[in-house]
Amino acid sequence: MGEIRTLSTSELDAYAAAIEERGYVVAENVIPRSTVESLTATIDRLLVDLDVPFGDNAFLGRHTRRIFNLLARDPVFRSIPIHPGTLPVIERVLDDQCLLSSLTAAEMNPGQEAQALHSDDASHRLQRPGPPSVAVAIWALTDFTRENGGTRLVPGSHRFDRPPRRGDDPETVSIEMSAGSVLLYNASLWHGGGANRSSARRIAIVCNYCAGYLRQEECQLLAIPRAQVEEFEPRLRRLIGYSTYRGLLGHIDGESPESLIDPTIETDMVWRRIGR
Ligand SMILES: O=C(O)CCC(=O)C(=O)O
Repeated sequence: MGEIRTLSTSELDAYAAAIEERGYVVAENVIPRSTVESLTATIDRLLVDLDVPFGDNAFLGRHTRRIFNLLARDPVFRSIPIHPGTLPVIERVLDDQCLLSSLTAAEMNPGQEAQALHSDDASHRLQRPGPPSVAVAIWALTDFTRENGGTRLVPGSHRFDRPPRRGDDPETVSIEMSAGSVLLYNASLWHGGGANRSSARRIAIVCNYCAGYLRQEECQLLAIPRAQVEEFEPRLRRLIGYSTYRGLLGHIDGESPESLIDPTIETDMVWRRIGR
């Protein structure tokens, strides 16, 4: 997967501060070119093998093809949710018991209209503004420009008291970043894909995380075969839900679901802590 770039403490502090202040940050050139190329080649193969259709509504995009449940599709995607250049930022925004909520590739083609502004945490219906409960990393596999549909967003809108409604027309900025960069944001932020008025595709992987006490967008525990999970490294399997939140939520018979994969594992269950 090419050279792994980790974050310095000062970068991490700066990224977390930017997300808290204005709702988003761009981490430039986090992903090596070789990784961008292998991810793109795999997405292209899957688009053909799975005969992926264009979206059948304006939100999904009638010129956009999405591949959901990427972890189950190919091992090449396993490094994305736990990437050391991005996961530490997400853990600062949520906490280190957050979950992967969904992992989706999006190929936005020329002619795609702008997506309606929305907040990715709107389905949870929590009081807003509130503590961050969903955070997203959009990996750019092609350059993002204003012309090709770079994500539009409303800086500071993660502090608004509601998600956008039809008819809202606030001023937006378009994210421009080079392939290999990652847009990280608090999912209360008002945002949407831009219109692709270029003659080339804009390709991204959308890596959506939620707090460990929320329901994931895609049911990872059923979507990914257990035999595959057994090959995952421990951080990845915990991130998809083979774990508990605070030693309680998600337990099975008083144990963490992680023990289904590794029966020898010692997990920090709440009852053990209380009994100490
Ligand atoms: O593709 C983008 O720039 C944003 C995508 C998005 O917000 C979504 O599909 O929910």
